Amino acid sequence: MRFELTEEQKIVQEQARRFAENDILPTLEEEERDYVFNRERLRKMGELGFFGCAIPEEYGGNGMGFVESVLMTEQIAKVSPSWRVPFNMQNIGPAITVNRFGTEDQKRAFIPAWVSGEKVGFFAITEPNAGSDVAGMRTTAKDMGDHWELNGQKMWISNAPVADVGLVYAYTDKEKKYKGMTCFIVDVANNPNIATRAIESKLGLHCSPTGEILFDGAKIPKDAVLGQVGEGFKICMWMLNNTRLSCAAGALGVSGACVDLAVKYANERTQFGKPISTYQMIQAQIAEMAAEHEAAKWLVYHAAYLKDQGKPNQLQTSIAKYYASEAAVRAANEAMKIFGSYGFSTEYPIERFYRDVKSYQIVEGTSNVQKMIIAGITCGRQPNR
Ligand code: GRA
Repeated sequence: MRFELTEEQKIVQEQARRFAENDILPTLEEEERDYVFNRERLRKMGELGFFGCAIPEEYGGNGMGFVESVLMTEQIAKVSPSWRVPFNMQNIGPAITVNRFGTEDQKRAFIPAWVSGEKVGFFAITEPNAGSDVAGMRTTAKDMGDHWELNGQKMWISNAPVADVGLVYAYTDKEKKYKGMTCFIVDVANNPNIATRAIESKLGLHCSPTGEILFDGAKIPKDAVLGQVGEGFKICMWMLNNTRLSCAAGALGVSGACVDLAVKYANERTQFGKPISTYQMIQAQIAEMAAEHEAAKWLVYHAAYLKDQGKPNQLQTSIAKYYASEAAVRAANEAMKIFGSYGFSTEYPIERFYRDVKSYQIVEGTSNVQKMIIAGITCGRQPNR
């Protein structure tokens, strides 16, 4: 058993930390205020190799692994939870899924452009009436002989308003229930029958664009199918098991940020003649935040380690996602209390973390969905995959 990062992993972690502090933080507040998605920054992150951790070199990645990916994700989210999302969309989501299920032609055509940040990726599962219940989706893809025709509406899709190409899940045979779902690689930027609409009224994550995608008889080439027809649900579950880990790493970054900010403030802020960190009630808050952050850290790193070892990690991923998200929400809540009125002020980053952190209890499967998966595997009803 080893609980230490390698020298290379420490370098990668430090590189991500420096990038977040020097390249994202200085303009973050304005970008958050104005819902700005900085595409140049996305390209720069691609050039620096940030999106290639889980991708082999032949497709533009660096093949380092999931541990490196979560280390970088954590450091980015520690500064900006909004900028955690591109890690999921460029590196983990569509790219590794095409790498796992795609043909050689599909891998060459799509993966390098996602990893370099040239094409903005996305994956579209959720619909207005199908969030937790993936199999309840209504979007359909009809076989028209020489092409597929997509009809339906996707909702709450990360990157939708700025998307180029990504994965769309749709029913090719509704009768077969989840066995009739198929995954397609779809170029949404160049299709006259695909429209996107931005959602710019969100509690947080303002620099991470979210929106709807509408398919109105959109023609999709025959070779856009990823994997086999009818394999979509399985591909989707496989993909989510990986993207959830990215989300868990983001939550870990936020709880770390809240611990650091609260400790610094509690040591500096004086009340009744002493720093507030000398009072036991503040100490109890900080102790709980620090303990939960530490526990979340090892859950996230361990789930990533198992993935790199090629071992089943669905149970460990869902536990990490559930625990890290809930711990991060509690950390932001406690940090806000420690900061008092200054926490309530938009001049300090606490209120931004407090807003952004709520997303972790929702995206990539709600905390309740994670509990369903954890209980399903723990009670022996599902294998750990
Ligand atoms: O036993 P069987 O032959 O009937 O097969 C079942 C099961 O064994 C069947 O599918 C099989 N299966 C799998 N097969 C391969 C289940 N999991 C896997 C797997 N991993 N690999 C049906 O399974 P089921 O459990 O009966 O399905 P269900 O009850 O319909 O749904 C399960 C579940 C609730 C877990 C699923 O629907 C789910 O994961 N829901 C949550 C959806 C979610 O996470 N959405 C996230 C949206 S994307 C997003 O948030 C992007 C945010 C971007 C960002 O910020 O990162």
